[in-house]
Amino acid sequence: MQKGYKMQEIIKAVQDIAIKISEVLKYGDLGYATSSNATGDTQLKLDILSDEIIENRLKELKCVSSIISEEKESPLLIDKDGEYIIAYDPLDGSSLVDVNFAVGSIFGIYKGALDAKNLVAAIYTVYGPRVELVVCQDDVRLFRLDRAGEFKFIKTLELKEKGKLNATGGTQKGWSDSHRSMIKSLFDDGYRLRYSGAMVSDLHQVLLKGGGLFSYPATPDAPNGKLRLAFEVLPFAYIYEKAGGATTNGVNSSLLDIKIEQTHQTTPCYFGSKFEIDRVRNG
Ligand code: P6P
Repeated sequence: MQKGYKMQEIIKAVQDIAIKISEVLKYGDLGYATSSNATGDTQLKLDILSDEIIENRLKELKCVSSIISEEKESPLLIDKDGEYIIAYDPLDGSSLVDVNFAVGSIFGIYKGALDAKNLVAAIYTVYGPRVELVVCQDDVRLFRLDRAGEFKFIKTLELKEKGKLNATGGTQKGWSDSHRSMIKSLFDDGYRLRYSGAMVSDLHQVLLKGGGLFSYPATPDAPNGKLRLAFEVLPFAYIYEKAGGATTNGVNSSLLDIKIEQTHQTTPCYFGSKFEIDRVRNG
């Protein structure tokens, strides 16, 4: 009972965060800050403001031991008696805010040490024409913000055995021959290209449309991939596998097998329906 109550506190905090960030996106300053984050991305003022909104709200939770953010160099201690580490990307896809594309926030909730086997929930928000929230503990639930400022449950999300969408990340001239031919084989089978450059929105689309493949491989300009393990890749791997899909880094049978060695570690990543992940693994 206590555990459920604490998770409900975290979910409520993310709901409050989503409402606040969706507001600053509408009317905030789109300019760049003078700083960059731990992975060298130039920070938008909105990246920093979103991170502050999240930090301030999570600081209110006694159940959180520490927070890890894409926008913070190192973990921030919240409460030494807390049980949960929350690792998050405060504003994923923020480089698309200036063109008014959908962006979002991604949260991995770890009980105990920062390790995929300790993931007990994953949550993400999407700031688009509507504000949406996906909460995954055992199943994957979609919620939508209504006129009254409440998140209403819409439906449970599941991936089909095989989909139709192909979200192809990474600099194409840097793709390996095997990756290029795997991607081409899906297009030759009639898959549709769906890629915006915001991971959270692209993975939301594949999930809501029932399936397909999202890939961000290793390339010469990103030899360990670009997407961050602790607060982007593992939360979505947890969600996709709970939704009946599969994931891999091209070698492991699941992204959830990867050990977190550093806070801002990246990995090549593939998320999708089982048929497409089988295609990645077996060509
Ligand atoms: P590229 C956004 O900056 C991000 O971290 C992810 O949201 C997105 O999937 C990826 O980078 C896009 O990278 O190299 O395709 O522009």
